Amino acid sequence: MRPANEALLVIDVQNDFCPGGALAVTGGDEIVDPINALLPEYQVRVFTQDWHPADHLSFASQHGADPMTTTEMHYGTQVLWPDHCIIGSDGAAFHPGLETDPANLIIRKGFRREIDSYSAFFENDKMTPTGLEGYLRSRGVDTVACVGLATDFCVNYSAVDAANLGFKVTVIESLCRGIDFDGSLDAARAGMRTAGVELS
Ligand code: VGL
Ligand code: ZN
Repeated sequence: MRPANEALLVIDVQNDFCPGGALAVTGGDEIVDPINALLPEYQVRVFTQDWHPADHLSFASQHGADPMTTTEMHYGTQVLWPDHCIIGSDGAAFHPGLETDPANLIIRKGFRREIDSYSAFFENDKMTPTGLEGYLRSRGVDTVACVGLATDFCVNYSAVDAANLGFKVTVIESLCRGIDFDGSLDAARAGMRTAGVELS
């Protein structure tokens, strides 16, 4: 059992990021059983869900553009994705094999049409908080381990934000899978290391 100051963050293990989903990550479903096995080790367990309105501005369909191109939003460059994780849809549901009963808190993010939110801590404007920092601090957490999907986007942004907020952060890479689009996985690994995130 890990001590009470350590939290496990289970990022976006949702149908749309698993094989057959709208934004499938190769091998995304392979991490489900090992995450289930890890959950009882932690006393603080937080899950996140990507949770977008159907007209979310991170969707290429809203711009008449092709998925995996980019556009400029008011907060900077944004990758345009296939429609995914639409609020209430099967694609937005957790993978059916994931044990969700152990979750103490489920954070939903990306629910504002105008701002995407990769990180579990701040939306992509880097300013709008999700509330997770306060939750963790008020439970006495100073150390987080991150697992889930996708390594190079939501896990990466969550881990870097956590490190910048002063948490001690480990990303358990064997319990993550990446999208790896245009060098994004290597860039994410380098960025995480620079931020002081331990990759284990
Ligand atoms: C994610 C792209 C768009 C993720 C979410 O969970 O990594 N990636 N929305
Ligand atoms: Zn998304």
